[in-house]
Amino acid sequence: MISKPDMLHEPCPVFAPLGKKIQALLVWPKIPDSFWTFSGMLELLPEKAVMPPLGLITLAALCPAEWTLRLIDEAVEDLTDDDLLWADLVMVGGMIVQQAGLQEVLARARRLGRRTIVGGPYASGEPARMLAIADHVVVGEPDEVFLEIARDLEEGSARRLYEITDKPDVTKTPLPRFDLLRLECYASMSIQFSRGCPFQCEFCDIIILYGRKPRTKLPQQMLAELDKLLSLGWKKQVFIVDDNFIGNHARALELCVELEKWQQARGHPVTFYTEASMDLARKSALIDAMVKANFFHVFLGIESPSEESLREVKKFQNLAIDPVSCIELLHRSGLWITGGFIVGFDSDTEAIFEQQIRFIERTAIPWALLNSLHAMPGTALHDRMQKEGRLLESKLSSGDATPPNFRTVLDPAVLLRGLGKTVASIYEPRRFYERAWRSLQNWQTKKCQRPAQQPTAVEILIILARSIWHQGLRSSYRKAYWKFFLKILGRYGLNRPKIWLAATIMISGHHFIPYVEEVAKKIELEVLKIQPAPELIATWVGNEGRGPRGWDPPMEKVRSQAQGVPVHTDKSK
Ligand code: B12
Ligand code: SF4
Repeated sequence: MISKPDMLHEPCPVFAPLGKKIQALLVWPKIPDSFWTFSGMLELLPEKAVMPPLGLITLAALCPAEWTLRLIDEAVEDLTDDDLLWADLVMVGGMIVQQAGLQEVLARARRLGRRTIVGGPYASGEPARMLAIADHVVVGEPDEVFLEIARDLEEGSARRLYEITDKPDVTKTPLPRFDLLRLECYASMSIQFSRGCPFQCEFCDIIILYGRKPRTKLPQQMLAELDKLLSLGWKKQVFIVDDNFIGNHARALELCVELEKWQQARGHPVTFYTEASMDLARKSALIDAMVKANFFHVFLGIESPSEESLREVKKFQNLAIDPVSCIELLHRSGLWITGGFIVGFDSDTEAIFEQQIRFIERTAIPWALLNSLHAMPGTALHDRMQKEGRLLESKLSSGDATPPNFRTVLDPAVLLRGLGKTVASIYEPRRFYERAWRSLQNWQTKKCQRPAQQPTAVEILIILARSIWHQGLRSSYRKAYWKFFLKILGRYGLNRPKIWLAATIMISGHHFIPYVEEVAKKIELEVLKIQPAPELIATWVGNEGRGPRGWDPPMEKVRSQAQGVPVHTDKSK
């Protein structure tokens, strides 16, 4: 359902009809580099981006057949003025970290007199910001109503804001327009099985954007998507993008059984990976079915080894099972584990950084993605921070080094520096490769697991030559690299799944290791902004005692910091 009209929802007479044969340009703005973008690793590979913008190609499938569509993913190609001038309508989507890119694309389109419409997770979370810079804003999932919106655009009756309150039935969502992508530019392809998650983690906006009742596609829809990809020549990794693939575990199990048959009938053309909640470890039949369907790795929302912090943010599913044995069990059962970690919960003390490092080392998770907590718009955490008067003006978020958008209990400088030290420790080359080695030993591959079609011999040689040149000869961490290289060759040279994954982890060092230095620099810059220089103190007086960033440090604390006296926040206050 599209919500009831108010001022903004009224038809807006200033918009001319665009006619039946709209030329629409879909644009996915560049994502700033982060741990997630694997940008350094991509320098060694023939591909230009890790994954495609699935939201936009899903939207493309919802557009009327009479429209002519083109897609520009800025991770893969530049957006030119000619591209924008070609379009009657510029359709932009993106995440919160793409704010700068979204603004730039929309401003360029507006300067060139193009009509713009924006949607996707960021626009859904903060429509007011988008309304200032786009002609039309869509909040929510337009799967069942986009034809109505399209008709409004064609006929000149389009509203400024469409708020879609009902969660669509995804069994009716059409097959994404994979044909609009330059497939050769991506290292992995994306498909979606479910939207929504049954849990209630306080910081999570998935349950706000997509609801708490997981909605799943039918197995035959998924198989049709995979068949389409195969017909387009795709034989590499496939990411099932669900934030919690096992939100409805009975349906996930049904799907995996069908995926196994599909793989067997076609000679295992793809490998899968996905994201899931920790309770996966308690579902042995599902784990088994995933392994048989050729899942290789799973990203778990581990967040924190601190039980107090998990309880604070209502991540109860992680408390119901010992996380260390859970990861060991998944490794033993055939699923290689990556994980997300967060620091900056109210219950976190300065000990959290060491605890995170110990946990990540003990469980041997090479790809551990660590961030500080952020209060995403619309979440329960955001509401709480607002009620407690702790919310700060949100600033452009660049990713890993962005300070939290609320006043943290832990001193913000301590938090940021702790975050920096933690990532520096876990991606210290020797530790990183040693953890990678242990993870490969822990990961017990099964006979049914097969890597997707290998690159050709020539492609392998090119990747290897680049890796040896950049990592083995020119990098500062070449000793750790060669040690890992020789060990995996000696031990797993004949184990195809392991050698494939080991090679992937090996070249991922070219992303993580140098990227950590970037993060450290960014963090120091952020810390400088929050640690007041003595000469600035005078200008703060009269600002209700608040620091320029609004951290609201009491003046005596600010002064003592400026004099170099370490300050610790007392959580009881
Ligand atoms: C894949 C993915 C990524 C990929 C993106 C690569 C790519 N090219 O897509 C990578 C791994 C890079 C990534 C990174 C991050 N991600 Co991410 N990611 C996802 C994920 C898992 C899937 C996205 C997807 O394909 N969805 C499927 C499509 C079909 O859904 P959709 O995009 O919502 O599209 C629908 C509607 O929104 C709408 N729509 C979409 N676009 C448009 C455009 C128009 C014009 C219209 C009308 C409608 C419309 O139509 C679609 C059909 O209904 C989502 C979670 C999720 N379940 O969606 C998170 C998600 C998008 N990511 C998120 C976040 C927070 C991040 C990170 C910041 C994580 C972090 N902590 O560091 C990082 C960014 C790092 C950085 N650079 O700083 C948040 C975004 C929150 C927000 N409000 O913006 C999400 C929602 C997950 C979450 N809650 O944590 N991510
Ligand atoms: S388990 Fe993951 S997707 Fe589900 S509510 Fe928690 S953080 Fe969100």
